[in-house]
Amino acid sequence: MKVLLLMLSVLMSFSVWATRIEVDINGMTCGMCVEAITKELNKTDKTENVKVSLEDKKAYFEVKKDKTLSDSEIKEAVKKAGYQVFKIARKK
Ligand SMILES: [Cu+2]
Repeated sequence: MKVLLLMLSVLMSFSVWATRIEVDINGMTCGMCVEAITKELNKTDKTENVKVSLEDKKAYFEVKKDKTLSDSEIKEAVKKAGYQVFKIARKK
């Protein structure tokens, strides 16, 4: 029982620690846009589970546990791909 509780608390702390970020992006029109943005966000080496949705015009990802990623770093990565950040939302 104790072990179960311990495992549960470890799992919960993981989900609490990972900051989920949603970024609204202007100018995406096709799969190439999705690929370019995904690539640049991965290149920061601070993100994980990067998913870019053409339908939503959004990028979804998490920040690695031991890293911080500022808004300007996100904007810079998206800009490098050739697009503009419209809005950044951070969710715990
Ligand atoms: Cu495109």
